[in-house]
Amino acid sequence: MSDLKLKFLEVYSILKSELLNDPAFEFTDDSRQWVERMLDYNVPGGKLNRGLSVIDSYKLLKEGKELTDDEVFLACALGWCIEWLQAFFLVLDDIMDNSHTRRGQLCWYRLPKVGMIAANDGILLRNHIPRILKKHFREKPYYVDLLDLFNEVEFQTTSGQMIDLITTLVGEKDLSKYSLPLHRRIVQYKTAYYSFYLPVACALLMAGENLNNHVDVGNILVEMGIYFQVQDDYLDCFGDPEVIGKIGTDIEDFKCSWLVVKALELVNEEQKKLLYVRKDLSFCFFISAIRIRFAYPGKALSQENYGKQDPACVAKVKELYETLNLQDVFADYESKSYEKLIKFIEAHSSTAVQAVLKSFLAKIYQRQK
Ligand code: GPP
Ligand code: MG
Ligand code: MG
Ligand code: MG
Repeated sequence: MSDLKLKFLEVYSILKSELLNDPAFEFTDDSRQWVERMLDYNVPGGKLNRGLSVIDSYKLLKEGKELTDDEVFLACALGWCIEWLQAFFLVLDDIMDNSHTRRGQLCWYRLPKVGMIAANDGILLRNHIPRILKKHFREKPYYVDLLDLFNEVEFQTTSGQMIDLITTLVGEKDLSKYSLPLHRRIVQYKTAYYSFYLPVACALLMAGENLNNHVDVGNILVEMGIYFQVQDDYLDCFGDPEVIGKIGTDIEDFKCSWLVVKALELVNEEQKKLLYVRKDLSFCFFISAIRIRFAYPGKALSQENYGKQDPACVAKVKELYETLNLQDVFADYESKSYEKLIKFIEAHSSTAVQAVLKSFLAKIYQRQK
């Protein structure tokens, strides 16, 4: 493990112990044990890319100057605030998406003793962030900007999550309404701001910069975040659950995933029927399905496979994705996105900023998890 990661994990233990001794709450042994177990289960077990990026970015912005111990601690604490935010989102997202596993273990809400207590744990994780910020940043000139930044990004993410969820209602009626611009809007808000913009924005604030002077950097980070979520959509179906640590649910959940949007662009009429039948046509379809049922007893009543829990339906959708060569379509998207992003980055005037952005991109290009 790198020294930086070791240091980062050390700061986790400090922050956790401060939260477990928060004087604003009279902890009993039971409540302290619950919070400790909940934090250990949900906060530090991921790739930690978002959190570590704050320190990497801050270092690059300091252009090689040695950081003081205090600066390292503060950059780590901000990194952990993002990891806490991520834990809050994931605990709740897994409930909303009816997911099974996360980071190679059962989703928190799936543990028999947890269940819907997880909903409150999610809120508690979210409430830990302002407590960490208050303890360590209250005296800093950028404290108000930090609070505002976390609030803004949380609002953007929650709004993105809302579109992700309500879009499935549209899709269930008419899947052909799923499009690339709609997908882009969802993933920009639900993923890009908190995963890419936020770590760099934190580092910039710590370095005494004003975020309004870095609109161009923000735009590149949002583009990178969109690319990152397309990878997530791809891995949901084609990734190895052992490697990504989670079992995909996008097909079952009727999600407006990049894969189904691409499939809809490529299908012929016959193949489209494998995915869905428009609801205003479904009565006619229902009648003809009944006819088929009488003529061929044992045949499935409906051909629709998208958005169904039945593993046989999911397998049909995956089979169609393979027939349409979506793996190759994705590989092409991935290399084109990379080239486009590198071009944007190299057009930036500051080499320090270029270095920050390139190190981000290198971490995610062709990722398998
Ligand atoms: C990723 O979606 C987006 C989030 C985790 C943000 C959730 C926001 C909330 C306000 C709860 P995803 O469902 O594709 O992620 P994963 O594949 O990791 O489940
Ligand atoms: Mg999910
Ligand atoms: Mg989700
Ligand atoms: Mg996903």
